[in-house]
Amino acid sequence: MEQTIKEKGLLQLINNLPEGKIFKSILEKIIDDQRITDEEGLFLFEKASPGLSATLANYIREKKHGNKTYFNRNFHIEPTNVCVFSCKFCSYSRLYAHRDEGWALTKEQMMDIVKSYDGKAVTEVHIVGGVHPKMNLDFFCDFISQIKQHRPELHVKGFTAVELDYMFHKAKLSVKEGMKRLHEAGLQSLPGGGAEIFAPEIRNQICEDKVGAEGWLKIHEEAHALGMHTNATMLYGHVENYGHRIDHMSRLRNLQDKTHGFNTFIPLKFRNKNNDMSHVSESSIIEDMKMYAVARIYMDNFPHLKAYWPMLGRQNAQLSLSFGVDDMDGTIDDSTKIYSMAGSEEQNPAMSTDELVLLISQAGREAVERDTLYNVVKTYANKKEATFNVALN
Ligand code: V47
Ligand code: SF4
Repeated sequence: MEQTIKEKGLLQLINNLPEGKIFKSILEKIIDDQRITDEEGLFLFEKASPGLSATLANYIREKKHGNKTYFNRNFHIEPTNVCVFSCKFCSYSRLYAHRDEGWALTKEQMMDIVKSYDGKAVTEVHIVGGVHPKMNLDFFCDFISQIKQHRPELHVKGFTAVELDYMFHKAKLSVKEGMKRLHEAGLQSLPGGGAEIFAPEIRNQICEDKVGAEGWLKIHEEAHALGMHTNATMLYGHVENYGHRIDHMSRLRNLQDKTHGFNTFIPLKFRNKNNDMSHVSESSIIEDMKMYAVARIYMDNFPHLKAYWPMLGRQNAQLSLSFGVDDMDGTIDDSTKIYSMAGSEEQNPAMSTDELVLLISQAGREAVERDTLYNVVKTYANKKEATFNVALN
């Protein structure tokens, strides 16, 4: 394929680097839309400078999406923070034995939250919480049906594979049967949570008692078979190494080759407040940006890469738009507690559409409001007032 001036410039730049040969072969693959290998992914984690990783990731991001940066209008419902599991990194859950310290909402209380958005232009409700032994498949099927009866056009995205695995086991149903019931009740997409790190040697250290890699992947595969779209996350920056990250992304990339059902990959930065892993330091901002860049380069078959701003902080999320990220998640409306309890600087996460558009415009990108499936709801002209000295709080 004929190379553009930009591509020739990049190759020239790379030729002058020590170890330029490997970088050159990676770049040639990127230009030819070929996939990089696990070894090359590892090499990027270990050797690429932040500047070079940004340049390569950006090239791919702009080839896929130009300047577009997506966000949506959404709110979360967290049905409970009572949980039968005991993930060491979790700052949010309360064991069932200590359930008086937690919350568990009734269907009526959750419907009141849904109704509080009547007349507001939200397109998605995101439902994720702990794993409460008394909230079963029937409970959630009924709740989802009520949402769809009340507001049919609201997209229901809900439940991590961990919550689903527990629900299906309790109901004595196969993954296929359980997923079909939820889908028929109105569940349309799955969020990407519960994936953490797939490699058993790390999973056994940080979340040994919940569903493993095979179970997580099977649940997403069955959802894809029903025509549902799902996301995938990776909890990084704790006790894993780069090899574990590549292994995790490789398993996701392989499933995506088979099903094409994933929309978005979401690296989640480990936050260390108020949990059993508080002695583990948090990753640096440079490490966070490299994580996004390598993910964008390695996950060639994932359409989107998301920076979840309530966890990363809005300023860092803005920076990530130069490291391969094309999606910012949503307005959130202060409806999630998972990250504030784990020490995120976003203690009451909520951004208006104007704030999100400003944040995206300041990064030199074009803000696009999307629905859950990335259909365009509205595009925004680059904000003229988006000068670099407008504070983002
Ligand atoms: O699986 C829990 C993570 C996830 C901590 O699909 C932590 O659009 C960092 O699934 N530090 C649940 N992370 C959240 C989730 C999600 C969030 C946003 C968007 C989407 C989506 C999905 O939260 C868990 C776990 O990996 N988590 N504790 C912590 N201390
Ligand atoms: Fe429970 Fe999820 Fe927290 Fe693990 S991360 S303890 S499954 S709420």
